[in-house]
Amino acid sequence: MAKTAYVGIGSNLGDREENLRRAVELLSAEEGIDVTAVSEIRETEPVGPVEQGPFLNGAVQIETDLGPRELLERLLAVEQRLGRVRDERWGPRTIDLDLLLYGDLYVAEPGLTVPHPRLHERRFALEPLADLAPSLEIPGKGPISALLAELE
Ligand code: GSY
Repeated sequence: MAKTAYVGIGSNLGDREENLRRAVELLSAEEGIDVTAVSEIRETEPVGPVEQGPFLNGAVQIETDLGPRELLERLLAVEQRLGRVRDERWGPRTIDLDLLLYGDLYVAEPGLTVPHPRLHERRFALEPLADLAPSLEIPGKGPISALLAELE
């Protein structure tokens, strides 16, 4: 049975808007992935240890027949097609696709942690998710509205 999953999208290099638009287009074109909603896109200040330009961030709701590992691999392939180079861990990027949630599943495997381990503390990920599903519960962390309120 298809699962509902959420993917965080971000860009702070090149034509950021176009990068996000292309990412959604490429995700929609993937077999086994049905894009069902796209959040508002917000400009956000960079979070993390590296000084860099502002991001555009959003989130995408999908229905998918793929398992979480296969889905992650598709996300990485879309990043590569859009010219993502993984050189600096927290550095600037043309495109970033983060698997935020996969149904109510927990996964903790090398290279794959779901829910995303920093989702609950990142306003740039929670706000777009709340656009798509305001009454969502983040497994193990609680209602998205409470998590956002704690970040105020
Ligand atoms: O994993 C997300 C990449 N990233 C971001 C981001 O997408 N948005 C903002 N505002 N800061 C970030 N820092 C990192 S790393």
